[in-house]
Amino acid sequence: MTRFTRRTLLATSAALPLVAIGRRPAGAAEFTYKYANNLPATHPLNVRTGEAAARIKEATGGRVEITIFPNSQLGSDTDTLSQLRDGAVEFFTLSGLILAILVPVAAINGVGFAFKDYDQVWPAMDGKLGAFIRGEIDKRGLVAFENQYDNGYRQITSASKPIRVPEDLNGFKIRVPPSPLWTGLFTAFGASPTNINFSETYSALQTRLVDGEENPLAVIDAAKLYEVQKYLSVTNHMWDGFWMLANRGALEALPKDAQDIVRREFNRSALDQRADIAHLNATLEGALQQKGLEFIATDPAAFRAALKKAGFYADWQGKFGKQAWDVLEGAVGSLA
Ligand code: X2X
Repeated sequence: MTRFTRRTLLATSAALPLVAIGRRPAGAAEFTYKYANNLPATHPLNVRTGEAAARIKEATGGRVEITIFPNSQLGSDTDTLSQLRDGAVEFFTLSGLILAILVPVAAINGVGFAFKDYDQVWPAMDGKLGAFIRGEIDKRGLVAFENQYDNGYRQITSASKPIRVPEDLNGFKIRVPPSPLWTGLFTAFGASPTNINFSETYSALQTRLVDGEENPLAVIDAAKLYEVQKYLSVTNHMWDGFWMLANRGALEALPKDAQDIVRREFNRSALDQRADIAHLNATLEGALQQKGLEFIATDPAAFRAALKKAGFYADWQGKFGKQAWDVLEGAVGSLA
C-alpha cells in the first residue's frame, strides 16, 4: 500500500505540470519547449533560431512555443547534453565534436585541415557525410535535423605569445572544448590542451588558467574573447558546425504537422545563419583588429605536415573506422 506522507504529497504536486491539472489558459501554447545553446544572444545562431521560433509559433497557430536559452544559461555543454537526453531540455545546438562523447563518429568533420573550403563543407554535411553522422546520432536516441548551423573555421588565439609556426605550439597551454578529437589534435601539435566548456572559457583565459584557445572569428567577437587575448593566428585548422538536436520523445509528442514545421523552420534558419557567418568571416578581421587583436598569417601546410608527422591522420582513421573515413575522403579527397 502506498502511504502518502506530507512529503510525498508535496513532491507529487510539485512535479505535476499545471497544464495537466487545469484547463489551458486562453492563448497559452500547448507545447512549451526549451532550446539551449552556448553562444551569446547576439551571435547569428541565436538571431536566426529566434526567427525560426517565431515562425514555428505562427505556423502552428500558437500551439508550439520554443523559448531560447542562450549563453549556456541552462548549464554547460556537457551538462545540457545530459538534460537533452533526459528530456529536461527539448532542443540543443551542439558541436559534433562534443556530441562525440556520445556518438564518436560525430567528431569526424573536425579532422585537421579536412575541408579545403565551404564548397567542400556544405555538400558533404548536407550530403552523404552528414547523413552517415545523423544515422549514428539516431541510434543513440537523439534526432539531428538535416541542415547544420555554421560555427566556422577555427583560428588560434593567445595572450602570451604569437603562434606563427607549429613549433610555437610546443607546451602551449590551450583551452579546447570537451572532446577527444580536440585533445588529440592539439596533443599532436605538441601543445598542452585542457578541456573546458565554453561557459568557463572567458574566465579561464582571464585568470590565465590557459594561455590561449581556438574559435571562429564570429565566436571570438560575440563572446568578446578579444578582451582577454592579444594575438590571433589564422590557421583554419578545422571546420566545425552545430547540429540542431531534439529529444526524440519531445519531438514525437508534437502532432505530425507541427513536427514538420519545426524541422522545416530550423533547417531554413540554418541556411540563413550560414550566410551570416560567411559575411562575418569576410568582414570581422578589421573589426577585431580595432578591438586590439593582432592578426598573424600562418602557413597551414606546415601545420598540416606537423599533424601528419605526429601520426594524427593514421591514428584517427583507426579510431573512426574505415567506413566513416571512406565517406570523409569521398568528400574531401585523400587525407593520407
Ligand atoms: O566551445 C567552443 O569553443 C565553441 C563555442 O566553438 C563550440 O561550441 C564548439
